[in-house]
Amino acid sequence: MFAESEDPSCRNESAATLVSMGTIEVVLGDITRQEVDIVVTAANESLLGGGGVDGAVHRAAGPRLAEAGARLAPCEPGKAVATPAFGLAPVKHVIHTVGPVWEGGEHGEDEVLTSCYVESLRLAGELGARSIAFPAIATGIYGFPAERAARIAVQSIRSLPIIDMSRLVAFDQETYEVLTRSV
Ligand code: AR6
Repeated sequence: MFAESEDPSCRNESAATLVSMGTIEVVLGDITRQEVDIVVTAANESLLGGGGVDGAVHRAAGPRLAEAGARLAPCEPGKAVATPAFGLAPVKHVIHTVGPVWEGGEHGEDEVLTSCYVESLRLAGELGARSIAFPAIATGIYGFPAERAARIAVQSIRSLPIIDMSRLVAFDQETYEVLTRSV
């Protein structure tokens, strides 16, 4: 059992926003607590939900998220699809993107991860979003090294400045430090 201040699910934006750099923000917190137009989840091809951030997003959005996801599945690695955000309102949409499973770095993992960010940003632009929150896609269960992933996240967002504000949400201190070094 966590004390309230230690429970990651209790962290919120007001307590966690520590760095702001132009159109890219890095925060320590829970992506389901962000006041943004779009929340991105690190999904799997089924779009039915899973562990990690995807589990948290599905729990917060409710069962209709998986129903909506199932209608759009399967989603290949590097692609992105959008659904309503349901119980995550006032967030308008959830973008589901599937990262690469890390296999040592010589199997196109960088390109697939870049594509996750680029496709998500393009889709968010088409949806008229002004703000978007990303988790550290593929760096958990899929095993992509955090530093390399952070560089890709920042480069991808800088290369496509179509959303007013992109927020990179770190769920732990180490990821937060890696991300702040990369912006
Ligand atoms: N808010 C923000 N970030 C979070 C949260 C949260 N609530 N919870 C975890 N993270 P992962 P992946 C961080 O494993 O590597 C799922 O089962 C976490 O600490 O969620 O892309 C999917 O369905 C890490 O830094 O995603 C797929 O099967 C980051 O989110 C698979 O996992 C990504 O970790 C995808 O694996």
